[in-house]
Amino acid sequence: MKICVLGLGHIGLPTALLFAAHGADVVGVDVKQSVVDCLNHGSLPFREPGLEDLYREAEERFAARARPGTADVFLIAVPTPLDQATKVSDLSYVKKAADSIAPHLARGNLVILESTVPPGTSERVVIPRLEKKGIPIGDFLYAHCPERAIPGRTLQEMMENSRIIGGYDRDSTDRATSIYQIFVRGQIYQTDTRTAEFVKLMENTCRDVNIALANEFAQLADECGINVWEAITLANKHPRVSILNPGPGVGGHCIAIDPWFLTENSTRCRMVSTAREVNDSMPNYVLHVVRNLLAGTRDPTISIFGVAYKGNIGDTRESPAFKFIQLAENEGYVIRCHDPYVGEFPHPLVNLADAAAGSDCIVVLADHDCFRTIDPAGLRVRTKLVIDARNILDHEKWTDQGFAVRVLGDGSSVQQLPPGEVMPPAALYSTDAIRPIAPSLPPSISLLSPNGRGDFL
Ligand code: SAJ
Repeated sequence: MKICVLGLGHIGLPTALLFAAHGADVVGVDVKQSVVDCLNHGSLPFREPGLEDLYREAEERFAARARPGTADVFLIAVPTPLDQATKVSDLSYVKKAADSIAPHLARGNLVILESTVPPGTSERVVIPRLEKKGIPIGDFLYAHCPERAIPGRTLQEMMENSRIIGGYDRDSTDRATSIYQIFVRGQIYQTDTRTAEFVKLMENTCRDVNIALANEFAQLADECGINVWEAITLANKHPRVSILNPGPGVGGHCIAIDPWFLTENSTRCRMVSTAREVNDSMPNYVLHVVRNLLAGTRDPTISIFGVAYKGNIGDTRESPAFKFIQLAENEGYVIRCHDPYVGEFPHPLVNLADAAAGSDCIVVLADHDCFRTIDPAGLRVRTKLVIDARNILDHEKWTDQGFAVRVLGDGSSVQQLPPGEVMPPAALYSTDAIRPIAPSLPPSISLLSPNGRGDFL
């Protein structure tokens, strides 16, 4: 069986290689010649745990090309970006992919769309383009099978997560199911095409709204003078409450974008767009905290630790760091960035020591595990101040070295400091928040982990 995968990005490439490693003959197609050349010369265009080994396993049955040819199954995994000006989906890549398949489509072929799209896109946009050569739907098969893998654990999740298969008709659904059963070990749920499109958007919107709630709680906690991290840990002890983690904003190619796909044709939505606004305003909030703490400092320099959109990955798509940096530079701050995971970034990336040298405020934006073990003693900052927007650092270690530590949502009041002065650690970050708050409980019941975080996710 020959499978042609269109789009060799973070979803298309791992999917293509999984099929090839499980015995299918796979042609991967990408419009970027550099991606095609890179793969045909034995290297990968991006990093993802386990992908290198999978590539070696799949190599014999995989080839990259710039254009599709004939195949039994066509799988579209191209980007569907958001037009930032209109907040409407840009379906141009999906349209081009469908147009490039049409001349090669034969009766009995199956076309799968994995790209995330607004509800109705398959029927209104993709299928009519595939029919252009004269073969009507019904003579070829079609299904929407949205991907659900999270960057950083893509391969594991692609194999183990459950899948939604939304076929145009019964035959399409069953055929697509048998194709995914080649490597998917998770449960497969069948539905129709439009429901599958809707379900995918609901999933990411649900996460976005819940993160927005956590972010709003963090700001309210700051106003109320309580530590949101402790409060969330305690609230999550309720059997039906599961609050997510506040942070400097939501990035990535999915959660920051997909909610708009759900609402782009609606006149009724308020909650979904409000959640987007809350999450998009988090870089502003972090900068607001910085601004207050650095008021009066001359030529202030900010060191950013972590520009990736989340922890332990090198992906910067839609990262809140972009907005934070632009806002900060517009206000005259000098910015120095460090991220051990990220290769390319529009702002120069330097090593940890250079990023911290002469800094007036370190701001942690990405929750990379390696930041937990940073030794603050070695950092040659000008002002010993750190804002941990992810609650990831070992705060005791930093306060022991004389740093004032401020955690996003820790409830410490945002006060104006006289020029050049640093607020004493106790006023900025109360270690009360991590005290054993119920010493009389049996030791097996741990209320807070050593740095005040619980297992929220
Ligand atoms: N974030 C928070 N607080 C949290 C959790 C996440 O601020 O408690 C932030 C992260 O730092 C990041 C953003 O949200 O900036 C999104 O990260 P994520 O880990 O929640 O999600 P993604 O975008 O990496 O992957 C999501 C996943 N969807 C869901 O969890 C519902 C994944 O399963 C999807 O396959 C993927 O979107 C996609 O492709 O749609």
